[in-house]
Amino acid sequence: MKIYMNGKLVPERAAKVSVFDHGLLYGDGVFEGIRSYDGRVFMLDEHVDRLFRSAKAIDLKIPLTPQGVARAVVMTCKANKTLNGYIRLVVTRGVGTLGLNPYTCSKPQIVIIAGNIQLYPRKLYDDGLSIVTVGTLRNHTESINPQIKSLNYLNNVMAKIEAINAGCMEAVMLNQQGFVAEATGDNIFVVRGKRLITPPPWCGTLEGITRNVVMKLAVEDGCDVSEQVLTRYDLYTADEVFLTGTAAEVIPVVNIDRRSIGAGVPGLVTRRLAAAFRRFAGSTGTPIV
Ligand code: PXG
Repeated sequence: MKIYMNGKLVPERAAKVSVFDHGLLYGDGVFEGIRSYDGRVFMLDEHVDRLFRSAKAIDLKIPLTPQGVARAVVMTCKANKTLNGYIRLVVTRGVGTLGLNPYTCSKPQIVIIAGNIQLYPRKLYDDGLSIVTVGTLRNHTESINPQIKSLNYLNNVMAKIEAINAGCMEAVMLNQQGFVAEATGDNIFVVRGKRLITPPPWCGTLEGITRNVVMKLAVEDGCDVSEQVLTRYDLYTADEVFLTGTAAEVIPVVNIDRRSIGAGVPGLVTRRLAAAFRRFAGSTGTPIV
């Protein structure tokens, strides 16, 4: 595999970062996870935009233009023939001294890995996922704002540990007001009749790119879509619940905290949206040429 590092494609074994990189020492950096489908990079401009917003929010200057980053992603996919794959785009603060001060870091490091993705088993898309709400709360918006896809994912890692220890593959995280925020790597939606509801970003929700695509597809399909505050009550009493994310796409949830959701099987609205999403993902994107 060839890895993009600061303008060059290097062999995997040569793709190394320093132990003095503040990305390692402090989780000081930002990232994106992107998919390619059928030789096209899905929602590339949206991911690059969000990367630049994340970087801006932590006062990290990416030493490329957004167009330059997009070109680098396509070039890395091309070099690795990543036609149906997963692209990890990482920008770290770079090498600095021991000590928090980011101004000791002279040069941000840009890394792009074009590889494969670990997907949920197919069976879970047919049968639905069981998830749990966990005690680890989503970061406060004035702490590390969940809009920032930073290299510090400990909040989500700890929630994931709780879910796995409870026998589930995914966790629902609440915010400090007890409102539903999101899953550890996915957004959450509730369906009531033809109404689709997802929490607004101020609840501690990353504005997921899959989330936004699904909201648009749902409107086109005649659903009423809104951002609203949700509580566990709304999850337990929903007709359907599903998660969205770059890795998961659209995955039905049939059980939360060992309670059956709706009829306990993937619902019609979720299945229609999952199919619409797959059609859309297969029909758009930046060509890898
Ligand atoms: N919430 C959080 C906290 C995320 O990290 C999403 C929602 C969904 O956003 P997108 O834009 O993907 O629809 C994410 C995305 C991984 C991985 O390797 C994680 C994400 C995406 C891709 C891969 O764990 N998180």
